[in-house]
Amino acid sequence: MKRDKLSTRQVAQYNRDGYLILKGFLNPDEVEKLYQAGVEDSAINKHAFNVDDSSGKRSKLSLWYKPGDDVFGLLTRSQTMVEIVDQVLEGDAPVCHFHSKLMQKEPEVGGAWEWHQDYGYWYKNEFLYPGQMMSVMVAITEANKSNGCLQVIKGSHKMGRVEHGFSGEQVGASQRFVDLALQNLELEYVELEAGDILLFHSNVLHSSSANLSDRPRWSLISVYNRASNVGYSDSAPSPTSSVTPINVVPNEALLTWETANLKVESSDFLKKDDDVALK
Ligand SMILES: O=C(O)CCC(=O)C(=O)O
Repeated sequence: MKRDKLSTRQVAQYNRDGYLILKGFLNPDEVEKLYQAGVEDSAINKHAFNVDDSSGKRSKLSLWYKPGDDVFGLLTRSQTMVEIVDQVLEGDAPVCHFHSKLMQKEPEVGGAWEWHQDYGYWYKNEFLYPGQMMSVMVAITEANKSNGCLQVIKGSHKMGRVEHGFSGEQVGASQRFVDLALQNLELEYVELEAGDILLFHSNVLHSSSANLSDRPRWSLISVYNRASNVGYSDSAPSPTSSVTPINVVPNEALLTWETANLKVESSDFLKKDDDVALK
């Protein structure tokens, strides 16, 4: 599967806005394979837990650390994906995988996510360099305003980390800073088709509304880190994948390798009762 790396212009756009959408990154066969794995993978389903929002609606998520030989791991480790991440992360140490999660916001019950920066969670793991951490959201189903797509505040990564406190089962950014950001910067609803991806900086303020529609919103969110950015209080089992260089695989592995049918390894899933921040 031929995929392009980012142009100089796209890298500049990411640096300016703190995020970048790539349309049609995955083809329909790849999306279908991810969706089926989400439905059938017993390890994912066994380790899934709910995160409630303040109104009692809930998102179902499964989170694991080590990217394996299953379909999700092969996507996370695929060549162009890792090259793109390498283009936008600060620093030059090898690219590593902190964790991935399958986020399932089911029709009518899928919950909202408070305004936050991901680094609002991860600085608690004592990672020192937010510019060396980012997420890639892969749309497995369509995401739009009616099913609670992600909302981002353009350029908010340049504000640096803002204060976060607990908001129910989630961590939320200081409302005062969110209000000020919204007064000064542009809000974008990240509407995606299945197969599109969104790259976003760990300090971009983002949120999402509940899924009140009759359509699911599923996404895979993989978090990348540089080997130079040690999480001194990393919640992952040892040896921590967040500083272990990714074993890169060809783009076509996801569709052609036998191992893509393996279940996600069950040994390093996050359990909700682990004494760590949720992500
Ligand atoms: O997918 C969503 O609705 C929110 C996810 C999110 O905010 C996150 O993973 O940081």
